[in-house]
Amino acid sequence: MSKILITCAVTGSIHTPSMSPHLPVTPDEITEQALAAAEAGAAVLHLHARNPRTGQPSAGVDDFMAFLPRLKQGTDAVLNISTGGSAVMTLDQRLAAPKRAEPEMCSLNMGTMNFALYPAADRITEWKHDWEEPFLRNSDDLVFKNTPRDIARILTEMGEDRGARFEFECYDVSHLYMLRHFVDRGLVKAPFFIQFVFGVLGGIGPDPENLSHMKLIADKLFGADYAFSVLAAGRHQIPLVTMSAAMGGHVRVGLEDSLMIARGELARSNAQQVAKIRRIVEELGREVATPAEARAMLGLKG
Ligand code: KMH
Ligand code: ZN
Repeated sequence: MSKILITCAVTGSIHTPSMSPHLPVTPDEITEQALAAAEAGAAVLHLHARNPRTGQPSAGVDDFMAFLPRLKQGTDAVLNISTGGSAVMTLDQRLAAPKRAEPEMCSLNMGTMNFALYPAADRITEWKHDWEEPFLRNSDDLVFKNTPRDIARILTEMGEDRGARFEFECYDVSHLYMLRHFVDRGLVKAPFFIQFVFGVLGGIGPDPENLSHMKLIADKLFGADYAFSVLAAGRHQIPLVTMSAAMGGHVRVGLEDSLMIARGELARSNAQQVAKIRRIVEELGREVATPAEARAMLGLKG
């Protein structure tokens, strides 16, 4: 089996500061946790920015630029900037920082979908910031818009124009067919890297059978032209990414996807989750890829 690539998604735009004191939100916290995650074995860092005062997801170029140069200096891990941003941002907002930073890799979400976050809100008794509760409760009506026109625009503006390659976020089987459509249009070139996403309310559920099915259909649509990775939300994170590792796939962990390290126990850092999955995959006999190996595997511009 090929070496395994560990991606760490450091902060995201779903969890809020009231859910965990360990969620990094300031540039210092994001930098420190991302560097430690890379040190622990993450070859790819998937990055969002936050407003440093409120912890609110931010599309601000300055909020990204407050940590990106420090990461570039401090690690050779691949910096992967989200183009998904947050479902409440417009596509122009989502693209502002990636267009400025010109990363070698960015995410690309392969379909429009519901993106409900509200179940988490019911568990919080004390809110740290005013924006958090309405943000979570309004997600009852939240549409994460990624139309074919949006996808084509990201492929053109980040891929063709700036040489980025992609983490194709597929939250359902239908998204694999959307990706195939763009391969057929000549806008996506092999080798490509598909992130199977499980457990977002609005996407495919976190059942092991669904991972087998996603892989079955991806094999049929893409043959040897692709590699897959798995992320799963919340408590499904470790079981499903472990299954991916056993199947020859790659893994993504990080506080964007789950705040926990074990049942009822908050992760103290992103690095703690990276170290845990590293132990598991090494026990399974997989060797962890370095950033240089990740670049070769993903065909990055470097
Ligand atoms: N938050 C994840 C479910 C993105 O940043 O483009 C997927 C994600 C999207 O990481
Ligand atoms: Zn993300």
